Amino acid sequence: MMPKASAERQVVRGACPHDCPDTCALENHIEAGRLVEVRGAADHSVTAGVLCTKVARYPLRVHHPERVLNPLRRRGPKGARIPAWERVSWDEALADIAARLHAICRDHGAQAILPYSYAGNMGILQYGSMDRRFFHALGASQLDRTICSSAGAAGLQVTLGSRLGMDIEAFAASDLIILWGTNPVASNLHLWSRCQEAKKRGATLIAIDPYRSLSAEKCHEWLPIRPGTDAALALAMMHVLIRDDLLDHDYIARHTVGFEALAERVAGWPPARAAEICGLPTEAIESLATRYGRTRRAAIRLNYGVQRHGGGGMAVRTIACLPALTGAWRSGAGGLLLSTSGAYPVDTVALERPDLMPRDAAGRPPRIINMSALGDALSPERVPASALTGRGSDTPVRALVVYNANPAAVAPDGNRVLAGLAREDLFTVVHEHFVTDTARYADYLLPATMQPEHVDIHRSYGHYDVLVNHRAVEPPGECIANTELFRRLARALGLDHPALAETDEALMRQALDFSHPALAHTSFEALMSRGHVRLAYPRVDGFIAPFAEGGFGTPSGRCEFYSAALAERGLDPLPSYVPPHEAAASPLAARYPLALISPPERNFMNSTFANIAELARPHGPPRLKLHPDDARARGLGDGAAVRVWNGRGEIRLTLEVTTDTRPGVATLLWGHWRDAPGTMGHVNDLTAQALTDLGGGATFYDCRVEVAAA
Ligand SMILES: Nc1nc2c(c(=O)[nH]1)N[C@H]1C(S)=C(S)[C@@H](COP(=O)(O)OP(=O)(O)OC[C@H]3O[C@@H](n4cnc5c(=O)[nH]c(N)nc54)[C@H](O)[C@@H]3O)O[C@H]1N2
Ligand SMILES: Nc1nc2c(c(=O)[nH]1)N[C@H]1C(S)=C(S)[C@@H](COP(=O)(O)OP(=O)(O)OC[C@H]3O[C@@H](n4cnc5c(=O)[nH]c(N)nc54)[C@H](O)[C@@H]3O)O[C@H]1N2
Ligand code: SF4
Ligand SMILES: [Mo]
Repeated sequence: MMPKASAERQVVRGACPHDCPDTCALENHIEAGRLVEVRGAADHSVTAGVLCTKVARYPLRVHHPERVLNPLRRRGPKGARIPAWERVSWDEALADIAARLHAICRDHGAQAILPYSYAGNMGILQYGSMDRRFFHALGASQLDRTICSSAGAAGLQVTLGSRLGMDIEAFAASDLIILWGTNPVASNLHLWSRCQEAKKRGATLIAIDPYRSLSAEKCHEWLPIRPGTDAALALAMMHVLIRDDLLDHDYIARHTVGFEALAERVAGWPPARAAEICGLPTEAIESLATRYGRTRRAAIRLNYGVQRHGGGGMAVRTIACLPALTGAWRSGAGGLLLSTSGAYPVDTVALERPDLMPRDAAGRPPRIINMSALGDALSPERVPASALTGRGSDTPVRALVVYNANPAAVAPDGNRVLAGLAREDLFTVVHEHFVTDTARYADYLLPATMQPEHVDIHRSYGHYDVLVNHRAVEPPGECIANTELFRRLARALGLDHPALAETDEALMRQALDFSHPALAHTSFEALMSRGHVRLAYPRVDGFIAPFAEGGFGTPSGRCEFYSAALAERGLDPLPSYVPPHEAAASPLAARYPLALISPPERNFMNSTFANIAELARPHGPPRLKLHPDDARARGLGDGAAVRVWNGRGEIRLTLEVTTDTRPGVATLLWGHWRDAPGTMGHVNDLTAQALTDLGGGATFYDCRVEVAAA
């Protein structure tokens, strides 16, 4: 904890819990036991004293008048716009929930219970520790958490063998920065500030994005690529690099496998071929590749926009080959960054205790349900094979326990999700801060603590630091942390394994392996008192540079242009282009000619913050953005009331005609709740449950629609 700032004001160290690559170090300012201000820590180099608009105004969220402060039982119909609740005591709520879950276990088996959680809170404890232990001990279905990053993670695993990448600080020293499917002004502010430093030094910034995002408009060049075609672009870039010998032969010889096979593959990808697929000029591809090949300190900030398509895993695997061809990894200020989450020696076995899971006669643990197919998983008759990861029982889900997530607003194929949530025979428990779109369907809505009110340890997926979140204030009302909820539920259900009673302090000590080389230079105590520590990884010029000397985590220990592991699984062992499920060339495109993408709004964090009026107001109501050519072809003008539909759903809202979105692409910024002003329906009523080629990920941006006047 930090010293008292003054007699009245105390400053307590925290960490931002939101699903953001920046994982900022916070200073919570407390007066008379109340959070009055949140500042970015100045002594944490990544945060550098700066926060985004959302968290800089965090007291608005913590003290929001609509915050849920007590356990509530639903009284009216499920999904009512204004739900009716009855306040109950924790004891009563726990006893009733335990009785309901117990009856489901007895009548249908514990696999009929499904936990549904994601990254509303990214703390190692609050994201996944006591909750996993509880559901494991119960024998509930497991959840495959695929909604965000699993395709990209699988793609990186193939080529690099781990989720490691460039140091965020190194971007400031890069000479060429390619923002590939990412909008850091909105979603990665502290990387953007490094990009701006580089720009001031004379670096070139290029954005590859179907939409002229807040970041793309500040780059030197914007390449408005057709959604889901990035792999084709990368293959053509590799064609040029090899054709023109813009290669680091020494790096290739020492640290890669499969160069000959790669060269043969990309020989078939002249820029003209990619130009046709990507909807970009051939010269733009030539020039991008040449500049990339001629710049030693060339950085690619790859992000998740690229992998939310049917071929998303292969796209990441393909793009991740680029820096090994040119040897960009050698310099700290070159290489690629998608995620650093693989850097942390988190002891998940100790935290989650998979050993507590029961096994069936064949020795198999409970089935695994893919969260990106929640709509199908909630079918009343059976869980279809398409919603399962691997094989398992098809018995219907009869209880859903939601925490750290808002599936009614974030899961694809929203009409199917809502139909499932509305089932009278589904018992739903939601642990939340607010009456979200999902909470409206809850049988029990339970009050959760926010970041200043509980403890945690944080890793990051955008930098290499570990952070501590100390508790700064008493929880308001009857709010409890996720860890405490699952301790209480375990007790109520009579689950008496000692692992289910461990305190948060005990869990904190188990979270990280301090004997791992990345942490051996420090200790738990040092972390607690300093508030943050940087992991130890190889450095070049002061920046963490994980692959400067090779050291890839693949089976061969090299960057794998050729992957024997993919070949063994019967998949293409070489980088390739896998078209989107709903590609421009598919028969579906005749009926639904527009590709719809729905990246997040700047002032929201997924669907979090969308209910804070001060943050929502600047965005205004959601608007569908269409290129003037596409609007004209449909006789639509700016401000028209339109309907947007496909085979999955229909929504109504206002049109904005703008050259910020490329022809053939409709853009609808996302994060708004279902009852956003001026709209009927929600963008996720249009998105599909289809999964990615690798990693079983969600395909939010692989979605065709048609638009007409409402
Ligand atoms: N303010 C804010 N910050 C956030 C979030 C938020 O909701 N709000 N969400 C957080 C989360 S959960 C995540 S996963 C990260 C995501 O971080 P990013 O992946 O950086 O996400 P976005 O900012 O949406 O940027 C994705 C960009 O990809 C573009 N795009 C869409 N399809 C394609 C395509 O096929 N190819 C290419 N090249 N580009 C494409 C979109 O137009 C968008 O501009 O951000 C995190 N940070
Ligand atoms: N159309 C479209 N859909 C998308 C995306 C997109 O770009 N377009 N992006 C996708 C991506 S990248 C992601 S990651 C997912 C995000 O999906 P989610 O992880 O579901 O994210 P949020 O919508 O922020 O919901 C998190 C909820 O957790 C609650 N919460 C926060 N902290 C705690 C806590 O400590 N305890 C409990 N019990 N609750 C807490 C918050 O109040 C919030 O309601 O959405 C996906 N959906
Ligand atoms: S949301 Fe991101 S930028 Fe904002 S405070 Fe949290 S970690 Fe920092
Ligand atoms: Mo995400």
